[in-house]
Amino acid sequence: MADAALVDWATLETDGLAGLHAADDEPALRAWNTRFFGDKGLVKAAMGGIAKVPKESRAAFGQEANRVKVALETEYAARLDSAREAALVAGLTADPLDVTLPGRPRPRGVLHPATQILRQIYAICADMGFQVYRSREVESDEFNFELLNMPEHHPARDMWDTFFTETPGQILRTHTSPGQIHVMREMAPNPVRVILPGMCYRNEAISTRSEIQFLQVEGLVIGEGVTMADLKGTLTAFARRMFGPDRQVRIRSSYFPFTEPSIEVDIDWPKEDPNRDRLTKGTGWLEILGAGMVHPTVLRNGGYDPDKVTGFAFGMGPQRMLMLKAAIDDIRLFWGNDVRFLAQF
Ligand code: FA5
Repeated sequence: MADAALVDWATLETDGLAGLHAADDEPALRAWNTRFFGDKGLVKAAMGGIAKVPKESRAAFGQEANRVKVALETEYAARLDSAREAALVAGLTADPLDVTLPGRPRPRGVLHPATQILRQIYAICADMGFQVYRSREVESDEFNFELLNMPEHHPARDMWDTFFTETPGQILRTHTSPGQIHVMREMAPNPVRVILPGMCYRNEAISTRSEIQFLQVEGLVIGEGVTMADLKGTLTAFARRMFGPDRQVRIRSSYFPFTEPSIEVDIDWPKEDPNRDRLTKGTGWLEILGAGMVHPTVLRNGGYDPDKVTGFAFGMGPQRMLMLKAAIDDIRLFWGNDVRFLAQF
């Protein structure tokens, strides 16, 4: 095929097909394609021969040219497909993969039980018109104690065994109550209805009911004419939604320096649970929160006039609540990171 213009189409076709059948992998086929269909390829050169064809034969020349081009292109595409498939099969044979084996199931993750109970609390509180407010975990002594009516050396500070930081006056908050002051100072003199969730830290003995790091959700409501009856109503409605109508709620009088009067709320532990005595110290009740009417001094520290507004506050333990709901007998399971425990929720 020195002079392609002189080659007739039938010879080009025979040569082309022979070349295609000799090429047995993709690179060889691509090289063939360049040789026949490239810019300087044989097909193009053969088409150039049309100038030398007598006018009356040109239509027949064109038809023959098209037939051969289509035949070669079709065969090229088919050979390319089978070369690719052969390469794939060769690869799989070299590195066998049993596609009939069942796949390995990927376990589906779940939200941590602490996150789940927090979300339930948010949902119930949102229905009652509370907004969620975030507050810091490293607090000043001033916010954690002083502004909550516990000046230095106040004996009530002993209720919260404190972790100190290396910076004087900076501590890990022992409860979410300092958030009350942050909210008040931001909101005064407007009414408030918020919850403040977050982690708290206490340097105390770890037991089945107490951790050194645990969650609390603080609640704070301030406005004109807010009363103890509103507090009791709110907490009872909350407990009914959280634990169901069959659980009993017990309200006891208590003491916190930042509320007056102060109460604590207990829920009865299911009678059929054999761990009941151990977990409730024989009482049958588990404390889930502390609460009360915001002390006038605290209202004043927050920027409110206690002669004009009143308020109530509560601080609850979400983990203790989930312990009750799901009969979990050891609070240490929460941060123990045992997937067998976590996956049950
Ligand atoms: C307080 O911390 C008060 N700040 C609560 C409060 C807020 C009272 C607003 C009045 C007004 P107490 O120490 O009782 O109170 O803790 C409140 C709740 O947090 C407890 O009922 C309990 O559910 C949970 N809690 C307390 N300590 C731990 C702990 N070590 N581990 C797990 N949960 C705890």
